Parts: sequence; C-alpha cells; structure tokens
Amino acid sequence: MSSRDVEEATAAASQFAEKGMEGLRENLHTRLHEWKDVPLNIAVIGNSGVGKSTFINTLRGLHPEHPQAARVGVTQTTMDPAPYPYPDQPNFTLWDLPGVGTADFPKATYIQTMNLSRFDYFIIICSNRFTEAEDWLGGEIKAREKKFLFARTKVDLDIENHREDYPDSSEAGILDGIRSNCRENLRHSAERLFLISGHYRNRLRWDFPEMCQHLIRCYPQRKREALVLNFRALSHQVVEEKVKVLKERIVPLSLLSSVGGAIPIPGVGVAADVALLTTEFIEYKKQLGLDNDSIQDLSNALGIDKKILFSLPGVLKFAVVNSAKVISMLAAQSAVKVGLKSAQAVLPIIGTVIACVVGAAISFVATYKVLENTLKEMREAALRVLDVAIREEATL
Ligand SMILES: Nc1nc2c(ncn2[C@@H]2O[C@H](COP(=O)(O)OP(=O)(O)OP(=O)(O)O)[C@@H](O)[C@H]2O)c(=O)[nH]1
Ligand SMILES: [Mg+2]
Repeated sequence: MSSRDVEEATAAASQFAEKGMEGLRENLHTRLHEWKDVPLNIAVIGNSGVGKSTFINTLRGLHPEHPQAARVGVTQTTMDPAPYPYPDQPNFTLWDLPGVGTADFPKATYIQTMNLSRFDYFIIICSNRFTEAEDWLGGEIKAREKKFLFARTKVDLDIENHREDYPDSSEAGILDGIRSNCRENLRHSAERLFLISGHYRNRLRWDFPEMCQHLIRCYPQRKREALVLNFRALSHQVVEEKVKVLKERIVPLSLLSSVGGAIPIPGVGVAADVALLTTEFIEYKKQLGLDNDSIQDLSNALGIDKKILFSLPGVLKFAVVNSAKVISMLAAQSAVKVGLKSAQAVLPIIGTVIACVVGAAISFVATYKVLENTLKEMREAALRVLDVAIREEATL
C-alpha cells in the first residue's frame, strides 16, 4: 500500500462521513475526471528559425507530416503568440512566442506585450548561443515565481558539423563544449539546461526524455496530474510518470466500482461497475500509447508495418478491451487469493464505507488487483513499444 493509497482512502472515508454515500460517489467521480478540465499553457520562447515549430510538434507527439502538425521551415507571418493545442486535448496548449530582445520585442516591453502571467511554464529555446537577453528573461520569469527550462536544440547538427571539422572528436566532448558555452551566458537565472534535437525521430535521444521528465516533475503541483495525463507517452520516463499517476487512481476507482454502480457478476462472486472499469482500461491504452491511433502514428513515423508493433507481447493481449474481457479478468482474479496484501491493507481505512454494501470488500480487493495487474502488464508493453522505436530510429 503506497502513501498515496492511504491519502486517497482517508479522503474517501472523510467524504463519506461528511456527505454520505451519494456525496462520496459524486466526489469520486469528480476526482477521476477533473484532470480533463484543467487548463494547461506552456510557452515556448525563441527567435525565428531556431526550431520552435519543430520542437512544439515533437512535444505534441507529432511528426511534421501529421495533419495536425505545425508547418516547419516556414517563417511565421504573425508575431503574436501562436497557440498549438495538444492533439485531442483541447485544454492543453503550447504557445509559440517570439524571442526577446529583438528589434520588434525589446526587453523593456516584452513581459507586458506577451502577458507572461497567463502561462504555467516556460521553455526558452535556442539553436546557438543563449544570450544575455534569454538569461534576463529567465530571471524575470523566476521573479514571478514561475518555472522554466532552457533547451538548446539542433545538437544533432552541431555534432555532425563538428565531426566534419574534427573527425576524431567525441560526442561527449562536443556536448560538453556546447553546454559550457551556453552556461557562460546563463549567469543569473541558473536553471536546468537540456541539449536536444527537436526532430521527432530524436525525441528519445540526448536530453529530450530527461527534459520531458523535468517538465512534468517541476510543473505547478496542482496541475501536475493533468499534465501527465494529457501528455503523450513520448518516452520511457513519461510512461513511468503516467503509471505513477494512473496507480493513484486505483483506490478511488475500485471504491467507486464496488460501492457505486456495482452489479453482481454471476458465477464470479464479485460485483463491479464493468463499464467504469472498461473505460479505465481503454484510457490506460490511450495513456500508454497502446491504442490503435498511437500505434498507427508510431508505425507511420517509423515507416514500419503496424503489425510489428501489434505483435509485441502485451500489445496484442490488450488489442481488444471490452466488458467481456473485463469480466473474465475479474473472474480470474477472484479465483486467486495470493498477492492481495496491498489492496486488503486499505480496507480498515474505508471500513465504514465498505460496510454499507454487501460483499463490497471482496469486490474492492478483486477490482484493485485487476487494475494493478493490468496497469503493470500495459506498462511493460508500452516500454517494449518504445524499445522498438529506439531500435528502429537508430537505423533511420
Ligand atoms: N537538424 C535539425 N534541424 C532542425 C531541428 N529543429 C528544427 N530544425 C530545422 O530547422 C528549420 C526551422 O525549423 P522551425 O521549427 O520551422 O523553426 P521556427 O523556430 O519555428 O521558425 P519560425 O517559425 O520562422 O520562427 C526546419 O528546416 C527544421 O527541420 C533540430 O533539432 N535539428
Ligand atoms: Mg515556426
């Protein structure tokens, strides 16, 4: 039992004490869905041509050829912040902002013109040296108690160019050189610096995966769950962050299923809200990049037949998720009495709630285990898919 399980169970017990069963059901429902309504706004700031559109597309999990991708290699005609909504997540927007300190956007008026207070988080991007202007901006953002990071992009080009001039130079040495060169100009705001390539096929290389993890972990606390669940399963690190957040939903889900719309399943010995669980498993697939659209997008980007990804262990197993499958999972679980410790440990905390519904304790434990096991198996499948992507992309 994790400390988050204890928190979720304790919160449910006190809501029940305060508002009764109906109130608890309503709260659990809100708890599980509220992430969809949280507005998320990330500003990507950089001068023209540094690779902002490319970077924004990749962060949205889109190859430039994807119909929803921003055009790259074309100069922006407007100098206003341009919004790029995250695919299928209308409340999550990445904003393309012009760089600071140019003739059009002097430092003196930049903060006010761009209305920086409306953004949750900032990514300051350059493809050459960071300058004093970007350092200044970092300091201004920090002074407003907002978070940011620096991304130095196009390192793939730097490595290639450097090797053209000095064929014996090591990649690590080249990256060290870039890092110290940038650092020299980032004296005041001293935030994390990530060396990346913004191209989609490089999203698993250099500091890109670590940068996504940093972004997630440093995002404003009250919005972090929403960010994680809105984000695409871009890398191993993002998958792990998602699994953590999805795990935290298991107690409220199991409780809602066993005391909410629970219907006894004949011959299985437990009652469950099968529709609720089916929806959650479909959400797991989407979250972890195992749904048909994600697999299709990835196979397009890799230029491989999607059957290769679908035939991976675990991916195939969950290719179809429906109520019949959920019932058979519950049946299989209720027959197994081992490994239920973590689920049972929560029972004393929610004892008063469970006691109201006949058989709810058994149903809660079985549901908890099915959710936990399925999440574990889907995590492994998602990591396998990413391993294939890394292998294939190395050959592109
Ligand atoms: N090699 C390499 N090329 C990149 C990278 N990021 C962007 N590019 C290329 O740089 C060019 C400009 O990229 P964009 O993403 O359009 O740049 P931008 O900052 O949006 O440009 P504006 O909209 O004009 O301000 C395109 O040809 C990209 O393919 C990168 O990390 N590596
Ligand atoms: Mg652009």
